[in-house]
Amino acid sequence: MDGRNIKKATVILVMIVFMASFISVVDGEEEPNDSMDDPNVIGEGNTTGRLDSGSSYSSNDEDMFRVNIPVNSIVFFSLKKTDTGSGDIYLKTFGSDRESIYLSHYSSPSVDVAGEVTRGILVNHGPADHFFLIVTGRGEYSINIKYHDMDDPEDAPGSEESPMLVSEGKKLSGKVFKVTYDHQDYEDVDSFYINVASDCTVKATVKRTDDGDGTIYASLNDYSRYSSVDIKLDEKDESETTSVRIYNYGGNDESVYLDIWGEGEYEIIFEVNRGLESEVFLFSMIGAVLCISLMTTLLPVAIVIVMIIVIVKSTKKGDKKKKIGKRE
Ligand SMILES: [Ca+2]
Ligand SMILES: [Ca+2]
Ligand SMILES: [Ca+2]
Repeated sequence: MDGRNIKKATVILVMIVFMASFISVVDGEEEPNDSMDDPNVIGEGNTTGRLDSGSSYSSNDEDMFRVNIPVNSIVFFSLKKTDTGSGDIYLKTFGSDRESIYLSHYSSPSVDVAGEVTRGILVNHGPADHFFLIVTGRGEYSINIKYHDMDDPEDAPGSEESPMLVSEGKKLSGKVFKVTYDHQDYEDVDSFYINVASDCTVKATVKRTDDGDGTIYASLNDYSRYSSVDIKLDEKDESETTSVRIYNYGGNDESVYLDIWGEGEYEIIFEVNRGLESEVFLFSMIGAVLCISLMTTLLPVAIVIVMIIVIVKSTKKGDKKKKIGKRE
């Protein structure tokens, strides 16, 4: 390598180092970012920021971050206070429609001690989207974003969304799973429901179709949910059935919910038995018991009555014969 090449290499190296330092600056927020029209767009990874000091209690600075949401994904997000000052830092979430959204926060929506973290999970069953993280208060912070693919975009929505309406006799398949990141668990729950408008028995059968190590749980309920575990499946091809009796006095639609959680793949089917076999059986049994008890009570009485009649009749016959004998 001659002197000119060494010079060239040195210049390139200096440029790389300079660019690298510039990139690390870009990892932090970039003012102005005070409105949803002018946010910092961030994706997976860490972003650092600072709320420029205003009064001793608060800051006029607001930092808005637009977070991209991939198609069918789970987004774990967190905000950590990184300075040792006394300022509180608040985190708010807004949807792509710029309306406030509540995403179950792991801890409080504000942090006031160095190292304290507030966390949340956003679940997206649809196409790619975005949401806003809005940071206010006073102090320095870092935001962390982590994406996870939704394992089963095709099956039922989770407990936070509306359950899926299914029709009687139709076989459906799905999968439930768990994801853990940074002290937060996302537990997939698949919720199905069926509507019935008359007295009936709703029967749900769940069959496990994968040979993984997890366990699949399910519960069937007409009004409350997660009240009990009706079904527990550990092995492939294992299947269990549970049923719930519906007394539909009003004749309006009653919903019966099937919730499935745990880990594994499954198939489900709903069956509805509208016959009143159980009632018919019950009433027949009551009738039979009444007949038997009546018969056992009345039979001796009937025998006594018959005996009395026979005795009375034979006594009368004897009297007649006596009278005839006297005349002769
Ligand atoms: Ca700022
Ligand atoms: Ca700002
Ligand atoms: Ca699922």
